[in-house]
Formats: sequence, structure tokens, C-alpha cells
Amino acid sequence: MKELYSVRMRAAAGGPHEEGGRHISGAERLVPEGDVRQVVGAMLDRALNHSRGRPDFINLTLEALPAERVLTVPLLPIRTLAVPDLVAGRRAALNLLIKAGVVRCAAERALTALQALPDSMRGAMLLSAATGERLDGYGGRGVRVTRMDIHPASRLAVREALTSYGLGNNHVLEAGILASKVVSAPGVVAELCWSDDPDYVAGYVAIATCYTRFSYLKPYGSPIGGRAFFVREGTDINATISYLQEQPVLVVPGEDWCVVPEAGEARWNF
Ligand code: PML
Ligand code: MG
Repeated sequence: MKELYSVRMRAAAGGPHEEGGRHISGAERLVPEGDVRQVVGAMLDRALNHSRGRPDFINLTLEALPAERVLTVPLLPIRTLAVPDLVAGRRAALNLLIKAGVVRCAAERALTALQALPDSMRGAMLLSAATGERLDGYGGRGVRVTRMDIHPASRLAVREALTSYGLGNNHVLEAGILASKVVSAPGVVAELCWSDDPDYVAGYVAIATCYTRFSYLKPYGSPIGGRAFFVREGTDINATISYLQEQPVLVVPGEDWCVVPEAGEARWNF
């Protein structure tokens, strides 16, 4: 691969994000030149037909990146935990975060902070894994993870694997790619996310070894979702933020990558 293009889209209603517009949709791809035209078209369609509303501001950015700047990181295995409702989902997510090394009060603070958001953020909150204190200075915008994608040679096979488990929607693949980059960032212990799309109630916890989906993490119809990244004490926050926001990353499934078949709560012993 000679060169890759970072293609980024963000859409808002009521003006640009930076002038207080409401976030509608965002997308990230890292593709060879031959795919740029199709990817831009698909992003535009997506921005204009979103369940969060009709945008009146769309920013599309294209940036050529030399292949030698691009890092590869492993795609996390993806498993699903079927939970009966939101309360069970959040309890299981909390327990998994604690198992991963996030201190209970920090995990609880993150859940409270995500629930209390007045509206969705374009990016994520960076929180201390020890205390839950907010560490980034990006306010309502949050830290936006950019310049990542699945390796073009693996996209089709991974999509097919996900589709065979009923996970062929854009949410799972895109979130799996983003989370794989996030947990490869210096100092990041875990990520917690639930969707801002009103009709999508699933969410996940990602740690260094796995992406665990929970079938319910938010109420149906809610347009408020978000992401929290938990960072180890003593981490150089600026280095972490710059990796997340700037380092181009291609995610590659290893030989043992898989979609773990759905498991019941008892099996995972949460
Ligand atoms: C989003 O697409 O809005 C966030 C993704 C949430 C969960 C994705 C999944 O089903 O694994
Ligand atoms: Mg969304």
C-alpha cells in the first residue's frame, strides 16, 4: 500500500458543532485512493438519513497519509452477553470494568456521567481508572478518535463473520475498530460505550483482550449515548490524547480472531 486516505465526516443540526450545533453523526475510514469516492458518497448518505435528525452542517475531511505512518493493531474478539434489560446490562458492564482493573467508584462515576449527559458528545470522556475524575480538557466535545479502519484486505471476511452471527450492522464493525484502537492507546485500561442512536440499545465494554457487547445498555428511544475511556494512574494524558486523535491505525484480525458465540449471564459469571 502506497498511501491511504483518512476520510472523516461529522454532521450537526443547528449549525456547526463548534457553534453549538447538535451532533447528528460521525464516521471514520482509512482507505486506498480507489475507494475514496464511494466512501465519501456513503458517508454523505448516512449523514443525510440519520435517525438522530436532519443535519444542516456536514464537514467532510480528506487527508492523504503515507503508509509508513500507519500502525497496525489487533482487532479485538467480539462476544455478546445477552441481558434481559438495561439494569442487568449496566450491572454486568460495571462488574466487567471492575474485573479489568477500574476501581468501583470510578466505574460508577462513569456510568453516572454518561447517564447525566444533556446530549451526546462527538467524542469521549477520558477518566481516571482510579477515581473516575475527568482528565481531558475537551468539555462537551470530548476526545474524538480518528484515523482508523480495518485493514482493507480483512474487511470482507470480518463483515461476513459478523453477519453470520446477526451482527452485520455498521455499529458493531465500526465500534469494534474504534475500541481496538482505543485499548491499544498508552495507558488505556478499558472503554465503556452505549449508542446515541435512538433505536439502538446495545453497548459494550472493551478491554485489552476482548470487546464484550451487552444487548441492553440504554433505554429504547433515547438519543443520548457516549463513550468513557479509563486511563491508568500516571499516564501521560497528552500522549494518549494525541495517539487517539492523530495516530493512523489499521486494525487487523489475528489468526485466532473470532466472534464468540452468544453466552448467557451464568456462563460469564458476572
Ligand atoms: C454507536 O454506533 O453509536 C456505538 C456502538 C454501540 C454498540 C455497538 C455494538 O452493538 O456492539
Ligand atoms: Mg451513533
